[in-house]
Amino acid sequence: MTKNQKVLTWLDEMVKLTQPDEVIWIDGSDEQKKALENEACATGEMIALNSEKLPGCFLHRTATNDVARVENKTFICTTKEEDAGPSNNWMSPAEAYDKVGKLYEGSMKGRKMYVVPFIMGPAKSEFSKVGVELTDSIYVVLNMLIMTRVGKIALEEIGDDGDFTKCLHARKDLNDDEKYILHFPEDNTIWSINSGYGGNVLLGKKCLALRIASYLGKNEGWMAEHMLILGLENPKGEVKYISAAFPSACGKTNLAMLIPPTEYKGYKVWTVGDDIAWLRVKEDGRLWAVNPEAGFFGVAPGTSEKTNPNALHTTMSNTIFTNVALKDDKTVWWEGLDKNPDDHMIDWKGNDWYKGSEEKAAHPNSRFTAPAKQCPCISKDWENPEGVPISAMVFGGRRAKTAPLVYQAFDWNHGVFVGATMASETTAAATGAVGVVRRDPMAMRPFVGYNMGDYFAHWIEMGKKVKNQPKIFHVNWFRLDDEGNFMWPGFGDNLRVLEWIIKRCDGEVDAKETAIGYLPEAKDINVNGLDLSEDTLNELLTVDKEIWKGELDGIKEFFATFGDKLPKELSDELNGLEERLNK
Ligand code: OXD
Ligand code: MN
Repeated sequence: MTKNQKVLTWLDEMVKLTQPDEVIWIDGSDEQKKALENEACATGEMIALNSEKLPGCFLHRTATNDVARVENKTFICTTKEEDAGPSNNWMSPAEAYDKVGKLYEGSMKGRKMYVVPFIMGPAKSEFSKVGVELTDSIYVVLNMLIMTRVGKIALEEIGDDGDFTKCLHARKDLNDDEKYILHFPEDNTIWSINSGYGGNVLLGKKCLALRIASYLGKNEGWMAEHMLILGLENPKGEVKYISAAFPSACGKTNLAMLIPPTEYKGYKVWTVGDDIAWLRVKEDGRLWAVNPEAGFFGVAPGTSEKTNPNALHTTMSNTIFTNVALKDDKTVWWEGLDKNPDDHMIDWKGNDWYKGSEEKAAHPNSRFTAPAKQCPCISKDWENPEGVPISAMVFGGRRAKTAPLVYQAFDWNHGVFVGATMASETTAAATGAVGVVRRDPMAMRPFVGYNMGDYFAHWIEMGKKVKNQPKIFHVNWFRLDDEGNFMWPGFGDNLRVLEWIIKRCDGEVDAKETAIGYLPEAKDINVNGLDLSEDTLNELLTVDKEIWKGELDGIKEFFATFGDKLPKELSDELNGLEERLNK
């Protein structure tokens, strides 16, 4: 398949290490994909779904101990511990290769190794990177075929001498104690063992497109961010692009595919990406972005005709569902799809489930893997090798009280501070307690492949290179009233906030200056057609100085963990905020 000696030599070594019975190159063809689907269905690894209602769709159930990303088993393996920084687990490359190398020994005996060459990003784009994933899981191959550009196209991109990210995955026996997701940024290598769950094993996604890419981006002068990219078209047909970072399972997919409220005639949201953005400065001084992925690995629960019809329609064919419930007619169901589950289904663990059961039918982190090109609102530029120009960058978290509905940073460095101090209540996308507030800078806490202090410094440096800087904003769709109800309707109505953001970018609307940034005047958020009282809107747009003073301590404590790696610009911003709050 290739003459690239770097690929062949490495493959040889990995074959010697893992000792598969057979090595199969994935070429990206439909015939090969069909054959693999049949094989996976024959072994029970996948279940073919109703071919009329969900053509080309399959269900997969992971092991019950293997349902989310395992951050405590995820390591950055740099020569110096300091280079991994305080937010990552660290292991030295020597120890990691030795310890986990032993686990790989003979791990593919009796199994087949699939060689999956893939591109992250459109072919022939300066943004794109190639990887080769070796895996013994057909589920992984079939997911990679949706999430990335696989096969001959990728080998052409690597050429006879090109470099690539070396990705090795073995399912082994899913032993939790021997589960490792290792990144070797200095060697452009990823090792994953003993997991079969998406984020841990589709190595192009979090491992390459965020952890390794963030490291490459720092060295090569670009950025890899946990951001959706959307184009907002106004009635004049002008499209402005926004990228937005939210922690896992906080609605990036929904925002990326938003359907405008009925009052917004002539407006349209186009999806470029729902999870990851790679950003570069171009000659025009602007930041341009591509979505490195080719599919969506979205959270199923909560996705419905009401919350995200575009996502739902994307998943109607050629989609792999993971850990959702199976209906008797061989279609699928999850909590929040509708209020009307069937009387009998098979739950995500493979057990009978009856209506009224206390147990969830689908796992809270159950997923769909669907081709982006099937999305009804996919942007015509989603595969443009040049990317799309970004007008605004948005940060957001799940905060019950602190953050207002929206505010704008004073300038780039202040925007970096706003991103760096983001916090959110945790969700089911990673193992661990749900609902605990944690600092999640730029929604990248689990995904920065190097020292987070250096990552902040990289953001500051990028600001100097971007002459036409996007404006930076913070949003919070999740503010609660005293009874614990959401105050803002969210979903399609979030367009009302995006409209203000774009108007700010175009200099079309004033704002009030507060201690934390520029906030909208209530009159400038269009609430026509909304059942939202004036009091509620005012409340959503207030900054409670006392709560924010409390926030300062948390920020100081967090910043202290970076020691002298914290850029001075960010401590200056913190001092500035403190002064403004005390004024
Ligand atoms: C994801 C995540 O799967 O952030 O996108 O966990
Ligand atoms: Mn994500």
